[in-house]
Amino acid sequence: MYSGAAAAAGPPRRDFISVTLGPEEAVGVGGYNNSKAWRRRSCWRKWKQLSRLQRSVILFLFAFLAVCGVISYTSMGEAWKSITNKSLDEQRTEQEIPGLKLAKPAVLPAPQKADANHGDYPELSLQKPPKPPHVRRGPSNLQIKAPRRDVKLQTRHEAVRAVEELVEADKVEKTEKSIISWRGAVIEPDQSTEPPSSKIKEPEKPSSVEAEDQKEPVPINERQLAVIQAFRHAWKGYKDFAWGHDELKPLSKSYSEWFGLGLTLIDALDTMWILGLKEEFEEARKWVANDLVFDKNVDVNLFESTIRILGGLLSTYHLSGDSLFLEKAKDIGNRLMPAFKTPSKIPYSDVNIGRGTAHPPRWTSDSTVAEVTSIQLEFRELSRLTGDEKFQKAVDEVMKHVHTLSGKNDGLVPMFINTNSGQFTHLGVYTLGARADSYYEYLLKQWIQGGKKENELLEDYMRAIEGVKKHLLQRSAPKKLTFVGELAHGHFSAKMDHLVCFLPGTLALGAHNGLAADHMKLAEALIETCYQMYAQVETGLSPEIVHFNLHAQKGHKDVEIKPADRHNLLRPETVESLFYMYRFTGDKKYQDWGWEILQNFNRYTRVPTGGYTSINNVQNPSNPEPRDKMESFFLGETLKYMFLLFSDDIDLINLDKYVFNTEAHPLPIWVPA
Ligand code: DMJ
Repeated sequence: MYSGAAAAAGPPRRDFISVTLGPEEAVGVGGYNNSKAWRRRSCWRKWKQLSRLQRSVILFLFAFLAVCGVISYTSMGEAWKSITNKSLDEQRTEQEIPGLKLAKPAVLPAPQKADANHGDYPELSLQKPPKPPHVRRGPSNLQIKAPRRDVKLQTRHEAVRAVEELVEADKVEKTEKSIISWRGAVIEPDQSTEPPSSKIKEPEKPSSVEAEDQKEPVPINERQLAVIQAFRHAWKGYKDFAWGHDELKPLSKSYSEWFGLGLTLIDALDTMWILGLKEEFEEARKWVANDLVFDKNVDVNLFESTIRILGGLLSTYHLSGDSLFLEKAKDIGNRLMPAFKTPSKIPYSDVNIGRGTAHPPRWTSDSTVAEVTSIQLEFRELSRLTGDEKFQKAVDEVMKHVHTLSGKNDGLVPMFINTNSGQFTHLGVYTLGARADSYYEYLLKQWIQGGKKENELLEDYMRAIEGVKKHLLQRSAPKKLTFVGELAHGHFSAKMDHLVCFLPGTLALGAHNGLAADHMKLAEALIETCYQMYAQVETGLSPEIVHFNLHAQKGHKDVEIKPADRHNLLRPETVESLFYMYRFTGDKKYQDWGWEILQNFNRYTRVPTGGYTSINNVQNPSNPEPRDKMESFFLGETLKYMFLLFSDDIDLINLDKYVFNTEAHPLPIWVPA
């Protein structure tokens, strides 16, 4: 402190701390002297003049200030470091993307994504549910762990419930609001059109099981919601008028019986599980537990009851982990075994599941080739689950036998096989449609199911596809659509069943599993054709069979339809293939095509009082002539594949872990990729 007054008053009192700098000391005699030596000397003199107490106090003060300085330096350092790092990051970004300067972090909350809520559609993203408990699937000797997806499917139920609440609220609002669509057009709620598909999130492949575990459940989108609504509507009809019976007759509000085993209900079980319809599932489960009885004097078709009932029960067991379904599967599996007691071991077509007897159809001792070679996935799985080899042995023997048979044409098989001789009959006719179709499908799928080790199956599959290319592929006019025709005694026919539309999906599945890349090219061409079988028809729905024009004719499209073939049975094959194509390519046009098909089912086959119906005339939009029957595969397959097609979640029935049987029931791959 500078104090001229204190200096004038004589030496300071000792008990004060005072540093007095007189003017003569600040300015040297003879002028300004600021040399270092002079300053050092002068300071030292002053220091010496201080009392001991003053010196101690000054020293203490210096020490105190030094400590404070160190402390504040440390805390400032941290803040400084982060500031320095941030600016380094910013600098780096600028170097990596020249010219791009990142905006400063927003202070306001980030705006909602455009697709978080499509106009007047409900908000569909859901809160992350609590982690569900691990669901054990069946007994411990099953070897295959419950797939991670199953755990997630549990949460889907909660997701659907939340979506439903939103939809309910949305419905009320929509009714009050004179029904304005998100596009601004006035529409009926049922005919609501699609959201822009480009906004739907791309799937993200989990890199590991752990990653999958941590993955957020993928929210259900509008198109999936439309499938849920369609399923509910179909289920309402079944429940109101056909509960516990095989098929709904939605117009006459009654039912038809085929085997008397609640076919629609069983076929639909795993669809309900996948769609997250918990209440419906529980209700159906109760029926299975209390009312499904196989001890009945009834003839059932071996193939149909295997793919729909045995397949449906097995897949539901895998998805739900509920042993009730495995018990029922064992029961029906055992009851079907008498079919294999034939001289050739090629099974009969029909079995009486109450009496334990089997027989061929009344008019022949032949069985259909597709039927005896498309029961393998289910029986093999039953053996694996029960540890009882007899099921697998019986069906493997059929495949081994067919592998060695003569009468094939470059891998293409005839349609019939005799249960006495074990030989093909009606030689010379080759198709990928009815009676042969799923033979080809199951060659590939058994090979996948068994971990890609059974080479004979693969050989037969590869040879058959070469046979298809050589004998059955043609191009139509005018659009040059690649299609699969038929060969009868050397004559090519440009006829293609809708059933053949399973083929693009199967080819794509093979390519996904490492088979020839040109299979994928063929799949792409064929799925386009299958789509055109819908798009070129007045109702936008495919007939059962089409004939392709081979030569361009004025006013003619590629697709011709004969009066006897104009019906549509709500079949799944095209939607099934669209699902595979979308899964493997990510090309959204496949989803868009499926969406068109769903809308046309809603337009022409939906019965207002509940259910959907097959129709007789796909060429007459003003009267498609309802047939009054809802096939069980509409719920078992068509709507399931629709739901999966519209999903962007590759883990919703992951195709590296599951293989679908020919009725769309997913069964585990024994050695998943
Ligand atoms: C279903 O039962 C199965 O998909 C079978 O393989 C063929 N027929 C129907 C569906 O069209």
